[in-house]
Formats: sequence, C-alpha cells, structure tokens
Amino acid sequence: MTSLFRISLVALALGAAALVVPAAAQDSAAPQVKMLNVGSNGQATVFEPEIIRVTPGTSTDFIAEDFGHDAVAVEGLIPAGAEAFAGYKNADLSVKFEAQGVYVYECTAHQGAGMVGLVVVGDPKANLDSVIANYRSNPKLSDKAKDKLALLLERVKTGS
Ligand SMILES: [Cu+2]
Repeated sequence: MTSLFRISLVALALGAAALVVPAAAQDSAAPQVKMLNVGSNGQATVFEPEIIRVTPGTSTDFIAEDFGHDAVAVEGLIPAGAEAFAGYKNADLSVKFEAQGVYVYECTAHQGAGMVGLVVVGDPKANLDSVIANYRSNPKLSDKAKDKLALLLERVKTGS
C-alpha cells in the first residue's frame, strides 16, 4: 500500500468518525491550543494552532502537552479592558475570553525563539490596528517573536 493511499484511508476514516460525533459533544469541547516542543510542521517550540479563533464568552484550553511551556498574555497587545491571563509552566490553563479582539500571548521560556500565538475573539478589528502598530516597539518581545507576529498578524488581517 502506498503511503499516499494509506493517508487517504485515514482521512476517510476520520471523516466518517466526524460525521457520527453528536453535535452536543462537539459543542461542549472547548477549543484547544497545544503547547509543544515540536509542532506537526516540524517547527520547534510552538503553540498549535498558532492562531485560534473563538466567539466571545468561549473558554479556551491551553494544554501542556510537552514540558517547559506556559501561556502568558503580552501586556499592551490585548484588547483594551481585557483581562490579562498568565498560566503556570507545565500546567494546563483554561481562559474564558470575553472582550473582542486580538490577544497576543507568549511562552515565557521560548518567546526568544519565537514561541508566540494569537487568540482572536470575535471581530479582530476591535484592536488589530493597535496591535499591528505597537508590537514592534514592545520592549519585552524578542526579534524572533516579532517576526513570528508579523506573519500571524498578516494572516489575521487578510483573513487567511
Ligand atoms: Cu515554551
């Protein structure tokens, strides 16, 4: 069996499984971001997905799949009036997002290597321009984190 064929079979099986999951079970599952040493794309120390989009009032789980990571909101790069969140290293974290807009967050240990992510709650336009205008001058973020944010914010801006 070729690997391509095998992948197709797995995709078929997953597709079939998704069809039989009751809607209620899907609704009760909080959106998840995994904290990983290596992402599925081979990238080291990443949040996966790097951008997660949720509706206001949704709890999102940050899962400490691998050791050594945390998820901490970056001051000045979250919606005005939003509550900053900060998880502990090696611990799962659940955050209920209310204020609309873009939340930039980092892994304290690895933001120097570019381990940052975005949560987009509802309409990103609430603060997207402000985040784009301010992230480069943030004194806390490394150049690698800023370069990663440039890519992620462009994706949010273009809706991709
Ligand atoms: Cu990390």
